[in-house]
Amino acid sequence: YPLERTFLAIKPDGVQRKLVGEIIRRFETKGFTLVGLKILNVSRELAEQHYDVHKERPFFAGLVEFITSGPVVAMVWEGEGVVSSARKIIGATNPLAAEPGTIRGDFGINIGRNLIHGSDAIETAQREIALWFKEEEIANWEPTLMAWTRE
Ligand code: YYY
Ligand code: MG
Repeated sequence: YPLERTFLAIKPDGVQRKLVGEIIRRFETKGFTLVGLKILNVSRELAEQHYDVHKERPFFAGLVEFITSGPVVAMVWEGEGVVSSARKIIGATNPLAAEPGTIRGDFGINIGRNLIHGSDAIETAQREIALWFKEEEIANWEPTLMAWTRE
């Protein structure tokens, strides 16, 4: 797999429930590299842009309400195949259907409180990273121990 980047965001329920460290740990120990990280209160404008594909859906208003209800931890992670791998680590959209061992499967019950967002494709990731992060907020670096996770 080529090196890719994905956008992940710990939603207000994950932050309020003190799951930030636990969630970050899962991607870090997997071997992915954290290149962007910040906590912020999300504006309505940013929330609506982020979830633009869902704007006609019945849950859109509630989703925007939820995502703007408290601080969010926004992150950019890098690694081989990180976009699809992160989606697997996160688990199915509905936490009740998500496999145990996934973040949503381990910590959630309700689809409207599913803890974390992850980009669904490489192109989506590029759009979302550009939406949430400025160029200078991304740290370009390669872990010195990379040889132990990459051939
Ligand atoms: O990418 P993912 O977060 O797994 O799901 P999406 O289908 O993109 O929906 C985005 C977001 O919307 C989801 O994480 C919860 C919420 N949502 C909802 O509240 N009710 C639904 N029936 C579908 C999605
Ligand atoms: Mg999605």
